[in-house]
Amino acid sequence: MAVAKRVLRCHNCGAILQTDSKKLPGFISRNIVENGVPKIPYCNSCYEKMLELNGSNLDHETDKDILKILKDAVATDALIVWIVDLFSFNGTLNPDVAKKIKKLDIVVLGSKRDLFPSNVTDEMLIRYLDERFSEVGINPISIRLIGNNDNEDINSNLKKINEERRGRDVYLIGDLNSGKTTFINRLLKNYVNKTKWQIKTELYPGTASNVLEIPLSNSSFFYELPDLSDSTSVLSKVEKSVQSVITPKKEVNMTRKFIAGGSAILVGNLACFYLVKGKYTSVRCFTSEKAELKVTSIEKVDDMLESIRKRKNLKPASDRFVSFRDYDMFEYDLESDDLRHDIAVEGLGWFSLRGRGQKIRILLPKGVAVKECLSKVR
Ligand SMILES: Nc1nc2c(ncn2[C@@H]2O[C@H](COP(=O)(O)OP(=O)(O)O)[C@@H](O)[C@H]2O)c(=O)[nH]1
Ligand SMILES: [Mg+2]
Repeated sequence: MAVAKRVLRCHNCGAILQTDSKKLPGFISRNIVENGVPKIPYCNSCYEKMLELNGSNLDHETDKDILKILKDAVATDALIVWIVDLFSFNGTLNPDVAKKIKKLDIVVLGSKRDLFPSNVTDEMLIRYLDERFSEVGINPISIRLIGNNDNEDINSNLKKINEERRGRDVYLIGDLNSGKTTFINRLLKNYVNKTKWQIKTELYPGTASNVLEIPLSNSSFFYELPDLSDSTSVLSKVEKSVQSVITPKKEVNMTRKFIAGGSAILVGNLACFYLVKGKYTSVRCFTSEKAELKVTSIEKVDDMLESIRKRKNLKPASDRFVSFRDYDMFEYDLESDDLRHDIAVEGLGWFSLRGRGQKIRILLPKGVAVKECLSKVR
């Protein structure tokens, strides 16, 4: 009697996978097949198309008005306060803005400090911010952390900014939801206007953007600029209901998963961390408290993504990602340095693991920024 053998098909085109002829449909290189099972469930031709589709550059939209306003900041040698949401920030900074202002004095404020557990020290977070800013050529004159719950903070921050500005104007910049309005509202609680000017929101000359103007003296002002675009954040790609699932309201959640090569960790249908190659690895996943994670084998990922979209059986589940064309995939070969690395997805969270030469892939909504660097929490 003949022995039955399972026939495998390409998960994209459906062709029967075969290793014999490059000319025939479904060809897959022999080195991708291990014990009769392909490590990638696509034929070479589909896989190459996917790589091509996913090779497009990130679209960092920069509001022209913001660059125009910052031109004045440069001309007047103003102080820049750049506020960064410590959770959503994945280490990528808007390159146009960074280029424009890098010669100015820049104060970095890391907001939402209260979302991190107390065993995460200020030093860790400050070092992380410092490293990311220096990558785009910015050497901040100071980096401070702010959170929701300490009133002390704001007064000392105000005092410091007042010293740092040395009589100059101050321009506050940051992404949507980074905490600009919250910061200003707290600042205004202790504000006394001793100048001849009023606080006002006005169209900035030569632009179509409103700028909040708070007089600091008769000849200097604090300007709040419009939100920097968040077009590279997961938040900009998903429905409102999904945004509320991925935005932490409480302490950032750390889930530890111990996985072998060939396994993958899904965060709803918004991200998937594939351990393509490598020994058993402990992966720390940092997400909002409402996000749910699931470990599966790499071959099952596509089916799971579809099932999560249809059945909403793992949160966050978005209706917007229907096929692999709606996702990007990136690959990293980690060093064997035994140091802790993060692979961070803007707006969603990050995966943290020790570098032991693993091959990692990460799947995420198309156009979302991802970055690998030494860990935020070391
Ligand atoms: N936990 C926490 N939430 C904050 C903090 N600062 C702002 N938020 C929240 O983050 C969201 C966006 O803040 P907002 O000030 O409107 O950001 P903006 O878009 O930069 O003006 C709001 O829901 C705020 O309540 C903070 O320090 N800690
Ligand atoms: Mg605001």
